[in-house]
Amino acid sequence: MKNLKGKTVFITGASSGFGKATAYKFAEHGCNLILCARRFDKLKKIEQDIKKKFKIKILAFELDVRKQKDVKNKIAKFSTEWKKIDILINNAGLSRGLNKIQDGVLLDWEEMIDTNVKGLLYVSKEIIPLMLKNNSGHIINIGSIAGHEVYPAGNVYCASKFAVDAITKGMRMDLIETPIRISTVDPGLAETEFSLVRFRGDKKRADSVYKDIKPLSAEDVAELIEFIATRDDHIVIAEAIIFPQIQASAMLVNRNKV
Ligand code: NDP
Ligand code: 8X3
Repeated sequence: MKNLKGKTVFITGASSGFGKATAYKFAEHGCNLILCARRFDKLKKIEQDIKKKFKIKILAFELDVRKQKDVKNKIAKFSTEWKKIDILINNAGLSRGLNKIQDGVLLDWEEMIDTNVKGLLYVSKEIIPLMLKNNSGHIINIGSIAGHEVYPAGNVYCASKFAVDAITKGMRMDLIETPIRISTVDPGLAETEFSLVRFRGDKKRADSVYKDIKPLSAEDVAELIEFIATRDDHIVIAEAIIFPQIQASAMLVNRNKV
């Protein structure tokens, strides 16, 4: 098992959900953290709380991964110390709406593609050269079961996660001659702010997604990310699908059992 103490982990979308839980998980290992998201107030609170609990360094900054120039400029300004990134968790992502394709909202499509696909690429484009320079690194992309199976009205969100799956596989092929490892974690139903964001703050609708079932928690997913990151250097967990027990596929969820 790999000892992660003193390693630097860059997590996108760390203000909530999987990103936040993963930040705490790596802090337990004594990793130093680079955390970004758009809601800097939330990020700042997380930074302060983690610093109270663990003796690690944190670089937290506001970033919208859709803004390519900001991604490039902000990462370019990292000090030499912070440019030695051992693990990148490409987690920032969202879903907007659950509409049939004929009722699709153009801005929702663009937001999902810009965040889940282009944002992931923009960040990776800046970090991969740093990892190549260091001759080491591990990129863990957060995909989804939606990147393996399309479901009704999932259309563009699913397409964005199929793209993450393709990019992950492409990264692994293109970097095969380097020591950089590429993994993807692909969760099913997990209770985070995901549905609240998908349904634009409609809490009743968001809560109904998890009603009468025991979904995954953000911590469950963070534990899987931790497992993948702590494998020895010669091991790559290439892809890991994680479901709650009541789920068998994107569409098959047993809602009769709590
Ligand atoms: P949350 O909504 O709880 O967290 C999403 C995180 O992404 C937030 O920190 C948010 O921060 C950040 N984010 C969104 N857009 C941007 C942006 N443009 N720039 C920077 N950060 C951004 O949801 P989850 O934790 O569930 O989602 C994390 C990832 O997991 C996503 O990629 C999602 O698609 C995926 N996923 C989720 C599943 C689920 O059921 N929950 C299942 C499978 C995959 P902020 O708003 O502050 O910018
Ligand atoms: C999130 C899981 O099934 O809502 O990626 O698309 S799902």
